[in-house]
Amino acid sequence: MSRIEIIQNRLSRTGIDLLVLRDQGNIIYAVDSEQPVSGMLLIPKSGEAKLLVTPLESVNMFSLLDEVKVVKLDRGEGYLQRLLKEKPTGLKYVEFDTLEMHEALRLEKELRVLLKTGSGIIRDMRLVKDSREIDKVKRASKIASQTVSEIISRLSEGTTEVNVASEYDSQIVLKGAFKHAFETIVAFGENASNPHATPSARRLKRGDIVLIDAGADYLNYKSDLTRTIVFGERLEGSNAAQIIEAVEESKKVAERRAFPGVKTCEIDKSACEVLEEYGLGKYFVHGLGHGVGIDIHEPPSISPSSNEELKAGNIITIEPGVYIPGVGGARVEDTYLITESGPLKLTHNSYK
Ligand SMILES: [Mn+2]
Repeated sequence: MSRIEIIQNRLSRTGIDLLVLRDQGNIIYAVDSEQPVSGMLLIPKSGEAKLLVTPLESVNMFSLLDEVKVVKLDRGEGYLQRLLKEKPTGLKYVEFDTLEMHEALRLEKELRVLLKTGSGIIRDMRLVKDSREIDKVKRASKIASQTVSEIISRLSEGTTEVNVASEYDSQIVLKGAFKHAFETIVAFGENASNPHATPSARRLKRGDIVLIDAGADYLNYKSDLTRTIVFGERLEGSNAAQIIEAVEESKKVAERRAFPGVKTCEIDKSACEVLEEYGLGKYFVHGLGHGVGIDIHEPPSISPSSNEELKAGNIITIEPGVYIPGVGGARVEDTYLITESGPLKLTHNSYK
């Protein structure tokens, strides 16, 4: 059964006459595409699904999709305008994945239907990955981790953050990725204290912390990993060595808890407790992890406020970090498939 057919079965069961997708990740998932696809996808509970695309995008898409009718907008025509023409008849209840309030108010009047936005149907399906999706994340993970390992082994004194980041970005494309999964982060020394550092012209010195947070996009599926090392010798007992050790230990403890049925907030808490024992709890300023798939950040969230339970088939990151303003920071991150027998690390590292 195709994805569209699976979705249509769900629509029939839940009494939804039409599902409208605007989020690019949801569209890619529904049409099961290995190419980038965007536009507005109309999935009726039965009959033909239609992808509305702008004239600009249509060139690439006609050939890609067998199961979906591609409808080209007229120049200057809006998606919602065209939706009114292309909708099936007899609609009573329509769900959107995302819709602006002002659009919702207007559409409800024009369509004379009951309308809901924030539909969770596709979100729920995307939470549990099938074997083809897992294979793509594995490949994206392999490309990213191999490249990061190679780059770390070739680091040389005097190189810049921006040099290292651009080397990573070009290497992954040569290994078969479309591109990076997000802006590659390379931070040396004190710059590692910014969790979202942008690569700069800062030069590498001996004894610097080197933090690399990088991912790859392979056929629309992403990977995410972070490595923190000390360039040159890692002095036992130095500040940098201590915070890296604390972060690595908190990650290990969290990994041991990452089983199906465990609440994700509990996993976050287990990592926090380790950092607190080291007196570093106050420097852990973000959630422990996130789902990865078509989007680099997708459900489930692994954070103190998350009430979700892990399920077999989830793909998540575990990424504790410590950021000491003006001094430095450390984050260690891997991407995992959650299986019945626990987490399977997809981003292997072949170095220490
Ligand atoms: Mn991440």
